[in-house]
Amino acid sequence: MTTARSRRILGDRLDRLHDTAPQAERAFLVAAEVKGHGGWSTPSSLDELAQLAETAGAAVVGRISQRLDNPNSAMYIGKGKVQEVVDERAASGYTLVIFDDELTPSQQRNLEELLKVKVIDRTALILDIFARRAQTREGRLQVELAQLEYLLPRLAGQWSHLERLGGGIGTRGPGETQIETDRRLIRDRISRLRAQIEDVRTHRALYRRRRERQGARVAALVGYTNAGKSTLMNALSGAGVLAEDRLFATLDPVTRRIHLPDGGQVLLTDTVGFIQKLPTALVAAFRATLEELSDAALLLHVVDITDANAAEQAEAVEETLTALGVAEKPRITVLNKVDRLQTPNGTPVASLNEVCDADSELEPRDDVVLVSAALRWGLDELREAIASAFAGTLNAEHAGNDAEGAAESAVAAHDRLAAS
Ligand SMILES: Nc1nc2c(ncn2[C@@H]2O[C@H](COP(=O)(O)OP(=O)(O)OP(=O)(O)O)[C@@H](O)[C@H]2O)c(=O)[nH]1
Ligand SMILES: [Mg+2]
Repeated sequence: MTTARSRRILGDRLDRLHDTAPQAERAFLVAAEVKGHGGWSTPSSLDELAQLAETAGAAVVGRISQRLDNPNSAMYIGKGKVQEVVDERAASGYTLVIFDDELTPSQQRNLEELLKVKVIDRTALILDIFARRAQTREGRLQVELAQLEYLLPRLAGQWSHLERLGGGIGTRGPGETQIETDRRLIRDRISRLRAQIEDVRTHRALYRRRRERQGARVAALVGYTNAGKSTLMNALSGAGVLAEDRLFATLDPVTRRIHLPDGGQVLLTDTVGFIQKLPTALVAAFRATLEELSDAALLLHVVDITDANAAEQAEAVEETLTALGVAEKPRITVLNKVDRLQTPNGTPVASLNEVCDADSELEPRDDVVLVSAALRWGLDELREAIASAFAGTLNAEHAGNDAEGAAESAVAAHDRLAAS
């Protein structure tokens, strides 16, 4: 096959993946409330899915959910529920149905056949947003790798009409041949991407080793998407990193120097945010980016304390850190956006002191700091905390600021303050 043709076919495949939600798409959201999946409530998970859909440029025109013991292996949700979604079409005029969990290739295929519109899942949506956001060569390589890995097992569905033409036992239909050709193309591309990403990794590793030799101290911001990591990065370093009220505003890591009260300096890295149900393929593909975390001596976990799901978000971050093998690193939990809290009389707090006055249970701790990155409250305290972390007072035993520690302090403070 000519390269031109293979490029066209691959391009076409990727376009299909990219174009999950162009401007005009009207998206209908579907979730299953599977028993025993504690933490996140279905409505708030759907709210987040809606935010993701809007970030990708779709208009959300309706939603539905179903309580299930187990997802249906053929259609994810039950047959009756699928019919309800079909019936919704007339009223809402949806052009796209988005499921809040990753669908198996066959579920996706079956659902498309029944619903007669494009069906995608949370993973495809997140990949789509990442593809739009990727700016650097490294970011683009990593997104493309994740997309192709997601696409590979799903190729059959896109060609099922051709496959059927083949028919008969032992006949190799044209569709089947086509799929195999496409698969081979994609596999080739995947290996090339892997090799290119490997180069980037080597390069990054060299750079990090040089930093190390120069004795640089490195900290990294981690946290749920939209928690305010980039805003905090800007506040601490004066860097002009893009900070926006949208999911996954940051994709590519940025490192800046910050000054500490003890006269020392620390390199601070701002990187991609996390989200619940973060696709594993994406985490794997973003290894080069995420390795910045394994190199940091200290993690600053930024939590939007005003979010109703602050605790669930902190847990999702914790799970991702565990998956990345960096959960044991010394940690400071940064409870952000405190300016949005209210005093007991219902007026917005006017200073960090008012927040502390309103919550007598807030014990001063080295490893939990309240800030408003937007209004620059608590930055001196945070700098102090970073300095003492590097001075060694925040050591392994403080790394016991574990999942529960961070999530609990977040939710407890959120409950006491935001509700007051
Ligand atoms: N009120 C208030 N808003 C804040 C604060 N910090 C950040 N924000 C807002 O929260 C939104 C997200 O901020 P970002 O800094 O982009 O968040 P992020 O964690 O970098 O998000 P991603 O890069 O998307 O993962 C922006 O609209 C910020 O202006 C804060 O302390 N108070
Ligand atoms: Mg950011």
